Amino acid sequence: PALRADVVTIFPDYLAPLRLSLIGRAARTGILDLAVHDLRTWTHDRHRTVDDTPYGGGAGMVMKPEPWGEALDALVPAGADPRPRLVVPTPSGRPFTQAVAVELAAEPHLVFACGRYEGIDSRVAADAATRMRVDEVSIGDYVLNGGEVAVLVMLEAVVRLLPGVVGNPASLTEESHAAEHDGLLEGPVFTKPTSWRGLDVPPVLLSGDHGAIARWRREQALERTRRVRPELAPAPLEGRGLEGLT
Ligand code: 6GU
Repeated sequence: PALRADVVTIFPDYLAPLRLSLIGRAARTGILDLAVHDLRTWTHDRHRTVDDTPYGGGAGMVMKPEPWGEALDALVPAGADPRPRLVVPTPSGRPFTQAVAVELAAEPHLVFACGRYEGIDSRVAADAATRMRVDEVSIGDYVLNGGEVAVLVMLEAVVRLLPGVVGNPASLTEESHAAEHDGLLEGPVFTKPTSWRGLDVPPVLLSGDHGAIARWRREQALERTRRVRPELAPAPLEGRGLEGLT
């Protein structure tokens, strides 16, 4: 397979959508080797306990280190080279972006550790760092109940980049955030009919003039990016009367 992915969670059913659609097909065709594991496999008490109260006090519970340590020992072969990447979804992580997705898609082995409650005892990441590259990642500035949905998001973004997963590879370079489009957002798209409910497809798209179409699309992408994500738009040219050339 192009990618081996292990997901450890106390809610394996949350990851069921990975069997559907494009990711599901990638797993069935052998491009992706995906395994979802129940963290409680690595508990030994009658109640299969995975959490405990936080040292120092505070609300909520913290995930105990022992089951996580045993899980990672079982899933990561000793002396693996390159060292597998341990992705830990957390709202306090570095931002997950298309560039991070591209980075992760180049790895042979990813392990995702889904925390719940107030997070995982911090010694788990410290211990794992001796044999894995630990990457704490956030999918956005909001709080989820656990890392499972974040893993669905990250795996969807990563797996579609693997060779052979998306039918037409041009789809990958023509979309929002693609490096080929300077990270701009994609502009509006249209299909048949040319007129619908009194709304017409912009005539330039019917013109057959590929240069004019490319310029129009770039202008639309720039306008949309400036309007909804100004921080992603290129800085306007300044001085020497060059303002407004783009
Ligand atoms: Cl990656 N995990 C959790 N639990 N909450 C989040 C998140 C991740 N990203 C934003 N909120």
